[in-house]
Formats: sequence, C-alpha cells, structure tokens
Amino acid sequence: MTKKEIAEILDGAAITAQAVPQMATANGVSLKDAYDIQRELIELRINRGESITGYKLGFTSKAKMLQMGVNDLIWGILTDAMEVSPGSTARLAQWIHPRVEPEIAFRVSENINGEISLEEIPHYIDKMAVALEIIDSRYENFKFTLEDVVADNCSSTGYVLGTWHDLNTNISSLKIDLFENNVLVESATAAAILDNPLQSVVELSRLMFENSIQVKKGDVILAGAATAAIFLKPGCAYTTVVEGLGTVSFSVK
Ligand code: OOG
Ligand code: MG
Repeated sequence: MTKKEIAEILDGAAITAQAVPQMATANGVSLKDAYDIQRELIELRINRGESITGYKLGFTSKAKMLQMGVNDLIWGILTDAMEVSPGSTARLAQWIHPRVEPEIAFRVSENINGEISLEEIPHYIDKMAVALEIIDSRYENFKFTLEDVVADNCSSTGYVLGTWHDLNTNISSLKIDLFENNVLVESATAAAILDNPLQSVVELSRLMFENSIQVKKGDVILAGAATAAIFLKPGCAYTTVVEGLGTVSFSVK
C-alpha cells in the first residue's frame, strides 16, 4: 500500500466509525513515513474544509506509556472539526471505541519559529486551560505500534477546552482529577507530564522546527495526558478538574 492509500483507509475508518487492522508493519512504514501519512490524513480533512487549530503531544506521562505500551513521545494535529463545546452532549455512535483523558492546554500568543527554552515560554504562551481529550484509535481493539498510532494522527478525535487563564509557570505540583459522573476515576499531579507540562511546549517547538512546521499565534497545544485514558460510556458525564484552573465537562449519549 502507498502512504496515500493508508491515509485514505484511516480517514475512511474515522468517517465511518469502523475499525481497521494495523498496517505499518506489513507495509514497512518507518516513523518518517508515518508522519507523512499523518500529514496526508490532515490534507484530506483540509480539503473537506477543516482548518488546523493546534497540536497535541502524546505519551508524555508514564501512565499513558504503560497503558498503551508505547514509550516514545509523539505529536498529532488538531483541527476545528475536533472541537467539542464544553457542557455539550456528544453522540457515542460517531466514534469507534472512544476514550477520554485529562489534559492541560496552552494558547500560543506569538508565532514559534524555532526551538524555545522553558524560560522563553512566557513570550510565546499567554494562556492555559483545563481540557479533556477524546481519543479514538482507528485500529481494531485500540492496539497499535508506534508507527501505526502516528499515522493515525495519534488517535486525535476531539478536545474540550475550559476557560483560558493567565499562564502560570509554576504548575508542576497542581492536582489533575478526572471524574465520570462525579466519581473520581483517575488522578495525578501535573508533574506526571514530563516533570513539568511546560516541557511539552519546549518539546513541541523542537519537533515542529525539525519538521519545518510553524506553530502560529492562536494555536492550541495539548500537553499530553497525565493519567491513563478511560472508555466513554453512554449516559455519562466526564469532567477534568485542575487545581487553580477550574473545570471542564462534556457528556455522551
Ligand atoms: C495515543 C494518543 C496519546 C496522550 O495524551 O498521551 C495521547 C493513544 O493513547 O491512543 O493523546
Ligand atoms: Mg492526549
């Protein structure tokens, strides 16, 4: 299969909410090929009228690496079609086997054209928010290799953003909780994300520079989940609370 064919299969799987087998190993897909496929996948979305709203990092915490059996940092692309309104109710049937995870989001206030340091972050990021990410692997049984998950745009499916707060650069000790119908299901501190979630912005700036992608003013960056993800269940409400950043929720039917 060509890279384009793999991108079309993954795009079709997302549209029809039908899982497909893994394809990377059988087709000799390298990590670089996988990011090419991811780009093709995004081009298909852009051709349908979607626009890029930001980027996400994946496997930035031990909890996520252990859950999914992948140990490398990955990145994916977010589009406007993935935005889910806070407080809204989403239809479970539009997805294959969706999971949700708690996230911290950052808002870019200045174009990022190179690798930035932790100290430089306040020049490029002005706001932060509590967020939920909905991930839905297009592969059967939510199982994949590193190359497969990258080709599948790192399972990106949806994101729900809370209210923007001014950037606080001292956030590692903040508590992050995920609730299903008011029952606490996952909990961590922000330090679970690369020891400091701001390090995700540093890593993304490096990766984007290496790949000649400009992160633009207004883009959203998801730092990566601090905890394992949980499967969505019909009729349930999901809420993330981050100490000092408030809360955001959505429900599924
Ligand atoms: C891949 C996406 C990982 C995160 O926050 O670590 C991710 C997956 O788990 O399917 O979004
Ligand atoms: Mg995530």
